Amino acid sequence: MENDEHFMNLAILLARKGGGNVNPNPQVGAIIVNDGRIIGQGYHEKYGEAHAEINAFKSCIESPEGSTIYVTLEPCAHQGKQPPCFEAIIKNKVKRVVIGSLDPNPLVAGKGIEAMKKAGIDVSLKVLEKECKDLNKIFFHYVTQRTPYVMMKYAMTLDGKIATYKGQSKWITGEKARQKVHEDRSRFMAIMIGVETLLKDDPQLTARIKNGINPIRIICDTQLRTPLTSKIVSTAFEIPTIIATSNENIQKHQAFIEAGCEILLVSSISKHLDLKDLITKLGEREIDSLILEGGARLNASALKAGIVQKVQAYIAPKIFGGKEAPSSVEGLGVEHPDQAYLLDRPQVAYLGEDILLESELI
Ligand code: AOF
Ligand code: ZN
Repeated sequence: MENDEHFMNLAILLARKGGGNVNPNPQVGAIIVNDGRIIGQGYHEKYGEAHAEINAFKSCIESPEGSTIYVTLEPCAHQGKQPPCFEAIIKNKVKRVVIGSLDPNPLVAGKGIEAMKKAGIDVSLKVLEKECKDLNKIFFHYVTQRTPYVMMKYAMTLDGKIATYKGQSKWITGEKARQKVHEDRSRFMAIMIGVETLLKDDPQLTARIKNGINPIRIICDTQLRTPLTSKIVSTAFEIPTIIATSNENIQKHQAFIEAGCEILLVSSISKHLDLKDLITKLGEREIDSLILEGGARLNASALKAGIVQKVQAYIAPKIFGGKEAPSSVEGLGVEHPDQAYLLDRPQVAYLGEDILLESELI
């Protein structure tokens, strides 16, 4: 129906409000409509708390009997931290349910839809499906793969450099781009760098914006070379910090543990961390999303290991030049253009002077 897309769009806008607060669960929005008027609306606000549908029912300004509910994600059918939403929909005598995207969660997939149809409810599927799926790329990846959705992020000059030949990288992009970086750090559950980057930049990897939520910090450190005096280790009691290592030296572990870090033992392949093993272990810890912030060697290894879902490149209108100046992906690289890692059609945005290009690996 022609209004379906309109109301689904509003439900998507509502769903987005949960961004950063609901991981590893999905962002979901719901709108209840009677005779073309919105009588209730809600979204999933916080992980483990009420689902979107329930919040929408709670907000109703009149009885939802005979109404249509628009939900961006298939209503759940299982008893989890919350009771199944399809039951609430039946109990509230809703006449029609319009669903944006299906839920691949094996606990849910299709079950609620069947039950609602049996109860005589008219169910419409896949309204603005692409938009609803885009909303929950992270959730869909995590719930099917059980490993985090990895976004490789870097800022580079027009000639593809991420630092000068002296290793200086502050700053490549302007204020607006850096603001967006901090917003993303708030939305993603974790952020990861290699120990080389830590030694070079001594970063904090925090979300320095109003109401920012700091991501869990992960250092890939095969040999445990991270200094205990680094900014990250010094703040590990306040912000969760994981040192992923293949070094089994218990005494070394102890020093990091006493500083507030967690040690995650990961197997190694030819003297480097096995990144597949690492992300499997991070998935087991319910980390659904991760920003990979370099450096260039770790980026190369991550691409090679096939653990990257998306590339986010900030491009600044300046040129560093220099044969020795690093670019975003090092390693050996591919031998032939046919072997390139391919990405889909990028989304492009302007952030002040800079360009943000985002694209998923195919
Ligand atoms: C949400 N919010 O609005 C919807 C969800 O443990 P529970 O009970 O919170 O259930 C989580 C699952 O419920 C989640 O993985 C997804 O499959 C389904 N739908 N979850 O957190 C919502 N509609
Ligand atoms: Zn639910």
